[in-house]
Amino acid sequence: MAAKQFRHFIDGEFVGSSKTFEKRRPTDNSLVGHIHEGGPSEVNAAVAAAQAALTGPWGQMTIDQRAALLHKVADEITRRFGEFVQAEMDDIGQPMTMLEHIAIPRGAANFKIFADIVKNVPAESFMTPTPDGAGALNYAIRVPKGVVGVVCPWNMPLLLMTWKVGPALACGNTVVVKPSEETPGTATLLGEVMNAVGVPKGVYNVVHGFGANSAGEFLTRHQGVAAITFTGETRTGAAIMKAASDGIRDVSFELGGKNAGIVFADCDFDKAIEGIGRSAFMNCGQVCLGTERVYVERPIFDRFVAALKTKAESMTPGAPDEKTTVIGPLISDEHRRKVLSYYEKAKTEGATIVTGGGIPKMPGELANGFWVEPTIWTDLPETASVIREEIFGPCCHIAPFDKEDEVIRLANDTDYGLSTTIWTTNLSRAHRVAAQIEVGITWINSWFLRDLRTPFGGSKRSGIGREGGVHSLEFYTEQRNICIKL
Ligand code: NAD
Ligand code: 6OD
Repeated sequence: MAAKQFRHFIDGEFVGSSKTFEKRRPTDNSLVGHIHEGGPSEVNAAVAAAQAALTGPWGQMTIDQRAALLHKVADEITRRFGEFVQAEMDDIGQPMTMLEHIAIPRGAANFKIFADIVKNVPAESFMTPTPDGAGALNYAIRVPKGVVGVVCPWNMPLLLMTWKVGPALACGNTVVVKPSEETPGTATLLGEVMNAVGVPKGVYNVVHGFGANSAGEFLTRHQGVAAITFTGETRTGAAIMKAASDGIRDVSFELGGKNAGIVFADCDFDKAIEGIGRSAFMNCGQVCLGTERVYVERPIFDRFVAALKTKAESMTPGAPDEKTTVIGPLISDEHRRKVLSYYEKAKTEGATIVTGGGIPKMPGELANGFWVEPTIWTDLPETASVIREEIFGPCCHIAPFDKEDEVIRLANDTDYGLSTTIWTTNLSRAHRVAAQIEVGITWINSWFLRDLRTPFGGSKRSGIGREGGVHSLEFYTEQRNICIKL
């Protein structure tokens, strides 16, 4: 297959840079293409185009016209479904079945849902008494913030990017997207989609490149960017927050996690194994909501460990375009080195390795890819590195617990606060425990079951703010109050 060129998308045109770097497939390290690296001039051009678009045809559209256009964007993604699936298979090696059922449909849905929400949100108004008895009418209007900088991770590129671009555009903003340097494909394809359906030039812009001292940093430091929405590592969030403080610009952050799974002895055992199997190993563990700490009530502990071992060993990594593959490779050699360093640490810190711990044997060209074995540990103290730090690999530690209070304390004993999954058939307990876990989202007897109208985000070091439904409007619009003396 010919190597692709991943160019920036600025003011409705694909433009290149003199500097490029390679994108390689995680499955076999073969070349996908060359990514153009944006510097200050590309970022300046993209921000200028986005600023100009705010007052052009985009800024003149009614909410209904904008919403109709975003529906067309979604329909065009769906029409070019196969190309989006292929682009993400190339970029992240995620199994085709997952892309077809989750990532790409969600990429389209993220445009439709926010287009519909924006049309249906009322503004507030108050009648205010005044000393002369005539009163005053106060009412609020929502206006777009302006140019929104969207900085994205690699683990679910289209889903996570459109989760921000969808509401930002629905609210009338324009965007400059900085995709991850690992995953240029679908953000670039989306530029073609925008042109095809007639989104005015400058509304959606993409600048490729790295983070620090590259496109990411130049974008977040740019004073023409009114607000920054970011998904990625907690320490990157800290760097972006510093950049945003210059000019007092708003941020919305979805950051790392070290999520607990809690399994009570009264759970539906098979469903709990299925659920924790997904939450620990799906997308090769590269899901921010994934479970890397599992706490199981002692009476079922041994049976649970044995059954999850069987489950993990059934999830053999394989080529993403095989219908039966459920787990792909890690994103890069660098990330594999990080994950394997934790596999090593677990060993030296005294873990019992229940299964995995190494690199699987892969056939043919796949042997050049960045594969790791799904891995389960037991017997580590709560101070162990693999229990404290986010690994972002297909692995979990399982520990027993005896008391409800004890497991709540264990689950909360982390700097992060993104998600939890609880498995029990006792409804009272489910409500009681869920309310005490310090996270943005708790799933009971499920995991990653999403309703896009609900508030999504993290507590503690897992994020700032909530996106989803009307909550996205809080970030992507500014409210203005108008007071009329009657
Ligand atoms: P990352 O922080 O390394 O990179 C994310 C993006 O930030 C990339 O586009 C990168 O180029 C850019 N970047 C890096 N340094 C920058 C800087 N100084 N200034 C501006 N931009 C910069 O994260 P990643 O490795 O791509 O993604 C994995 C991480 O994302 C994990 O920690 C995971 O938990 C987290 N994540 C969180 C959520 C959530 O919803 N909370 C969702 C997905 C991923
Ligand atoms: O489902 C979503 O909206 C979302 N933001 C998922 C995040 C997944 C993290 O990897």
